[in-house]
Amino acid sequence: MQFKKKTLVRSVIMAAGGASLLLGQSAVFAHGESIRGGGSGAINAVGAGIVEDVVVSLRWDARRYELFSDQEMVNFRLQGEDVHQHSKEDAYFIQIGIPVTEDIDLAIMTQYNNFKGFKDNGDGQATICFFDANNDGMVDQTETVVVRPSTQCISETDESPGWGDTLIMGRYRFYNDGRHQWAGVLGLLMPTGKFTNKTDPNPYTGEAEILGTHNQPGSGAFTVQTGIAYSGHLTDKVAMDADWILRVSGPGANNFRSGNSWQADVAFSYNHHAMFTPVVELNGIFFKKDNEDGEPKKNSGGDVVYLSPGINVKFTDSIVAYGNFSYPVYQNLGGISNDEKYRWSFGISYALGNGKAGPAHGHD
Ligand SMILES: [Ca+2]
Repeated sequence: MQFKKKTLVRSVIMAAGGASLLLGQSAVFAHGESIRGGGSGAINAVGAGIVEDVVVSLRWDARRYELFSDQEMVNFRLQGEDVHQHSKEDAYFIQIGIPVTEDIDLAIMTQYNNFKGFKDNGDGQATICFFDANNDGMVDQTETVVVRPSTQCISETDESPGWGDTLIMGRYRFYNDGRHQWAGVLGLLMPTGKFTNKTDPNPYTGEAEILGTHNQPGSGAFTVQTGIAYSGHLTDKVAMDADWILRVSGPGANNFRSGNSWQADVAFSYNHHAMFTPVVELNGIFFKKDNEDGEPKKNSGGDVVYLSPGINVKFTDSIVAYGNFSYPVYQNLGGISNDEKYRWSFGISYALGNGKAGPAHGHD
């Protein structure tokens, strides 16, 4: 991006404590749901079918967001709202499923994330541009009024790529009558991800600022997730997978703590022994507000329910590919937040040792 006046931004030194700088921030769900099914039944829902052989899976999740215009970003700043946004998230997952006993399996999953197309009206570069009335390259406590309500002041960053956090998750199937299976789920998301990405360099100072934790590939936090999962048959042809999972986040990088959340998924698949299996799911995710420095962030949290049609393709018993598309049929986000437009996923699972790549549904 370019500034018209070079003198605006000689330095990113900012006076701490300027009242106008202490604002709420918007957020999108950069670190959302992170455990997923994928196999002959559900694509998103976590079922209770325990893997029978080591299963290696690759998956791509893409999410796209509505964006505020640069003028809307300026207007938010005039209202005292610090808003940042990005347009795209792509996450690439590698997962290994390991059978431990007949009724217990373990999944280890890591991910590479890339968030793209950032705009910010409240980072140092934008703040100096908006507020620096005397053009000395810093904003001091007397400079509390926007003097330059220009879209040129919106700061842009191309991308924030890097490895994300790593999940270890176990399932214990405590009920299996041949038609219905129930499992308990317990997982720990560990802070293996990067959280030191920076903004694009300020074009005049060459300096970059660290991005907010919500826009980093990793969270810096330990997160526990626990819940219950179901797989079974409604009829001989129609299988159902479902989960209900609670996620509790610990403190992360830069005094940021993601809001706790719970997800609920239900998936119906038809004729899952055939080569092509249509799947339709409802996926709900319900977020409490994020916290920063112990304070809840007003422009965060919210509820989204997606309708997700998809298809599984079974090439052999041990190789299953899948794809789906998720549309948010209900979206109620807290404060100023970017609505999600849609998301999609593609994946492939490969079972070693001639095993089954997908979960068993109890009557095999
Ligand atoms: Ca100044």
